[in-house]
Parts: sequence; C-alpha cells; structure tokens
Amino acid sequence: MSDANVFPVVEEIAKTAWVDDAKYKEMYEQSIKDPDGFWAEHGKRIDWIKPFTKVRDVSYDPHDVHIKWFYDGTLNASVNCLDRHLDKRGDQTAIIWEGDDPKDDANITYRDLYERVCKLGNAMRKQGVKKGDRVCIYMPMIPEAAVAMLACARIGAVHSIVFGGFSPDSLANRIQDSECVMVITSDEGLRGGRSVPLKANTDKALETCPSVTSVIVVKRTGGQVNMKDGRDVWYEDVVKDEPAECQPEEMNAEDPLFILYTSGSTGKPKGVLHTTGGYMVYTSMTHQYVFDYKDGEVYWCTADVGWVTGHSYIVYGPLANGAISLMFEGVPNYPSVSRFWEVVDKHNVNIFYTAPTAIRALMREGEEPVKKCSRKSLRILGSVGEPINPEAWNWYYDVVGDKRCPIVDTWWQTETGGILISPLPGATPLKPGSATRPFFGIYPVLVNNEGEELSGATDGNLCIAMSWPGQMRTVYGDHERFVQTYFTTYKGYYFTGDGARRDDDGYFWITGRVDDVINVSGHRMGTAEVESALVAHSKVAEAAVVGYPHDIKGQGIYAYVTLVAGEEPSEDLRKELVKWVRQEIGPIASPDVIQWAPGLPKTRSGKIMRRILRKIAENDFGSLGDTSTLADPGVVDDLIENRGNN
Ligand code: 6R9
Repeated sequence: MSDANVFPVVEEIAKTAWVDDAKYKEMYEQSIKDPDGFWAEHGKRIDWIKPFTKVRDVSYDPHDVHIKWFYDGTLNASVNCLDRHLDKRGDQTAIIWEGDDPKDDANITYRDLYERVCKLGNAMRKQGVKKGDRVCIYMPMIPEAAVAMLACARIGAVHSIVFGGFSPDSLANRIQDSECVMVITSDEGLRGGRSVPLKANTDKALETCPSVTSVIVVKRTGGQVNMKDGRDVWYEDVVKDEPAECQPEEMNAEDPLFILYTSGSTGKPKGVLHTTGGYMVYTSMTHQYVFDYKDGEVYWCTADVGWVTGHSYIVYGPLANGAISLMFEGVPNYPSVSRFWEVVDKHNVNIFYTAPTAIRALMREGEEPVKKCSRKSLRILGSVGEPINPEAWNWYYDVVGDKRCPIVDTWWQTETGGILISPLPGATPLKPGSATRPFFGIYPVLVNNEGEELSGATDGNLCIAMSWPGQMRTVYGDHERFVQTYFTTYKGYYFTGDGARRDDDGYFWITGRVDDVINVSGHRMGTAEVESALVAHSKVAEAAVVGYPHDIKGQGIYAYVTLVAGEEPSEDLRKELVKWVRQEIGPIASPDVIQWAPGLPKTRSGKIMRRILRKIAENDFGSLGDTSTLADPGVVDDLIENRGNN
C-alpha cells in the first residue's frame, strides 16, 4: 500500500467475516462484469411474492432516464421486515428502544412489532388510506416511528418522513409537495430533556395543507395538545380494537416505498423517491456486509429516522436481516457526555454507527468519559454523513474502539438509498479519512469539468457509471428535475455532487460537495434555502450564504446580509435574523455568522461570486483569484475589512 498510515485488517475480524479480501475482489469483479447474473443471485436474498425474472432496465440517457430493478417481481417490504422472521425469531428482540431519559427503555420483539404494525395498518385503512396515498410521518425517535413506516409499507402507502427538527413551514411545504392525506405525529418529542412541540407544529402546518384529512397522534409526553374534531385521533384509541393481523398489499418491485426530501443546490428541497424491491435488496445486503452483521448481534445506528440513514440502517436494512436494532431517542451529551458509551455497555452493543460531528464533539471532552465505560462488547465502528478528518478517525479508533474495532467510513447519499463506498470489516485495510473502495456493483468514476473520465490517481467530480438496485428513481412529481440534477452535467453518468480523490491503491477520499450544498453536522442544507429564508425578512434586501470550516459541525453557515435602505445593523437585528431562519426552516439552518454587507461581489451580469465569499468566510484572503470581472471590486475590500468585526 502506498500510504504509510495503513491499518491492516484486524485478524480476529477477518476470521469470521462474511467476506475477506480475496472474496471481496472476486465478488466485486463478478458484480461489474456480469451485473445481471450477480444481482439475479443476490436479488433472492429477500422474500418475493412473485419472483422476478427481469433484473434491470436502466438508461442514463438524458432524453430517456429510467431505472428499473427486478421489475416483474412483487413483494411487500413489511413482510420482509416482519412476517418472514416470525417462525425463527418471533421472540427475539427487533428493536431495543433507549429513551431520552436513561430510565426509559423497552425491548420489542419481532412478534410485538408485527402486531403493532398490523394494528396500525388496519387503523390507517379504516381512516381511508389506500395503496399509493402519501402519508407524512413527523415523529420523535420512538418505536411508533418505525411502526408507522412499516404500517405504511404494509398497506402500500408511501411514507414521507419529515425530521422533527423542521419548522411548521418546512413541514407544510413537504406535505403540500406530495399531497399527503394523513400525518402521523406525537404530542411532543423529547430530546436532551427538552420537549419539542410536534403536534402544535403540525397544527400550524396544516393550516395550509388541505390534502390532509386525518392526523394520528401518539402520546409521548402527555403534554397538553389541541385535538381537532373530525381530523385528529389518538393512536392508542384507533389501534386498540384492531386485529393483530393485516393483509399486506402486494407491491410491484417498482412501486414507491417512500419519499424523503433533501436539499439541493437550487430551489426547494427535492422529494427523493425510492421504490420497493431494489431498495430492500440493496439496504439489507449492504447492512449485512458493511457492518459484517451476524445473527444475534446488537447493532446501533445513532441517526434519526428523519434522515435517510435512519430509513436504511435503523429500519429497513437491519429489520430485513432479522437484526437487533437499537433506536435512541436522545442526544450524545445528555444527561452526560458518557451517554453513548453507557448505552453501549447497558445493551452490549456490538456494532456502533454514528456521525463525525458527534465524534468531534465528544473528542473535545477528553478520554475520561469514554474510558470509564467498558465498551468491550464493541466489534465494529461506523461513520457517515460527512468526511471524517483523520484526527477524529484516530480518536474514534484508539479511544472508543481500543484499537481493536475496524471503522467503516461509509459514503453514500439520500439519493443512493444505501452505502456505495465503504470498507468491509474483514476485507479492507483502512486509511484514516478514506471511504476506501466501492461496494459490489458500484462503479465510481472521476471526471473533469468537461466530463472526461480520468484514470489513475487523481482528483475529480465523483460520478457513478452503472446503476445499482438502491438508486433513487425520480424526484417526486418532477422527473425533469431528476434528469437535470443528476444526468445532464456529465453525460452517461449519475453525478453525485461530491468531489473526490483516488489514490494509487484505488482508494476514494471524498473531498466534499462541489455544488452549493453545505454539510452542517452531517445534515445537508442548500445555501439557496437559507438565502431565501433571509430575504423573506422585511429588513433584508439581499443575502448570500456559504459554508466555512467549523471545528465541530464540519461546516458552519456564513451569511452575508445586505439590509434594505434606511435599516441599521445591530446586535438585536442579528439575533432576530438568526431566530427568523430557525423559525422559517428549523434550528439546523441557523446561521453561525452573519456579516453585514453593504454590497455583494457580483459579476457585471449580476451573478454573485460565491467563490470569493467562500474565501473570505474561510479567512483565506491570499487566494481570492481574479476579481477583475467584478462590477465593483471595492466591495471585496469592505467585506475583508469588516470580517473580523462580527
Ligand atoms: C447518508 C447521507 C449526502 C452527502 C454526500 C457527501 C456527504 C455522506 C460521507 C460523506 C464523506 C462520508 N457524506 N457520507 N462525505 N464521507 N462517509 O449522509 O446522506 O444526508 O443525503 O448526505 O453527505 O457530501 O453527498 P445525505
């Protein structure tokens, strides 16, 4: 290996792993040379009602983009996550729930989960929900969130989960875009000892959502909420008398399973649409191989079900594999910064999957809060959401994993449905900061700005040359936007929006987004979204938002704001604007820095030159590049001069 800093495969892990290095190479080669044969075989890992005979029908041609997998087969996703385990492991735990308060926890067996899902499925059908209807889920991290997802899948409804941290406005926009007929929510959420007014937010959102005719409310905290007659019902009331059996809807492999909104570089968030067959094959397969999951192991992914990681690697992938999946309601630093490791010890967690931002925040607290917990159950560690810097990687490896647990740095996206580039624990020598090698069937390529494929060790725009079963199928209601966003920039490829470097060993190092998307604590945020929230404020004339390096969050949000004539900058106004953005989008969009800008650097045609704004935000004035095309080069001097004054 060309790098000095290589961590060889841990011997102990390799001995029992599903795949070692030779097997990886053999399977990878087959998956690329004979994708039809490869996927025909692995497509059988899930239960089909009517087995497929067709493996794939894919075109990346911008005039006719279509992606179909296993498309004459039929199945039901909830049957794959529940019914098929009942004989062998009906009494085994499916979900370990760990509440925000360490005293709150629960074990839910596969049979329990099956019954809860059936009851809710029946209740939803009674409320009039039919196959193909969209149902919005706006929930805290409680088992009912997984129950709601699987109940939708059971009756063929398409769920659209909105993260509980999003504002009423953001919730309303997402409900409107996919015309949901129902919302499933709870009275309040609970995180870090604080309550989140989910039902009140829902009420506010629904003022502008005529498509929603019913709301099912789970009681979580018992907090006071308003129930609207004829629209709102309590979960407990509607499921209570329902039978614990519910006929699953027979879905075509290409019928939609869910929509999940994600930020892009322009416009409003896109409804990423995933379908049933390919998604189930891909998430269950990656869950098994990437985490080297073995029967009976306790697996914990700390994500929220409001993000794709929660969909694929708390619910669908693990449950399809009959795994024990831990679901955590709380936050890493409550009641103390040892919480993660206390939970690991309490439930004997074997596989732990979290985000670099959490690692960095905990790293700041020193080793003691980690070392006081045993962590001896841990076998494999995972990372997702953003590039993990080598310093955080090393701390995760040395301190959390005691140098005996491989780290799988998994690169993927909402759009990809599952992990595309990642080490396999028993096969891949690790390099801190590299997501390493592609999963089976994934053909990553690096292209230059002209779309020419580059070979060997190089930097480039990361594209994927072939389709894989977990790939998104369209943007809900806007196929043209799907084509435009992913298939027109570089012809013949799926464009990820990320940049990457490939080293001499063929390892990939993701360098971050090459578009106007920023990654704040592993959450995607479009700069355009924050800008439009800012300019919606009556005192703001213009705003430009860029990312800048942030110690904990990875990237922070830096906003340049021009006020309308006659308005004066003040500390109060700054606070007001931050609060405003939180209300418009949600706390994750709060600007970290607001710089008052009398003018923004623009080209003569009026385009804001973000490259320059990024450099100033990064405190990197030496390399501003060519500013001669600016309409008024003087603005840049002003911005530099006032940078420190914020
Ligand atoms: C799963 C998820 C996707 C974007 C992606 C990239 C960044 C995710 C990463 C990573 C480097 C990793 N990203 N995992 N960058 N290394 N291991 O996070 O989906 O929320 O859609 O974000 O996150 O920039 O394009 P999503």
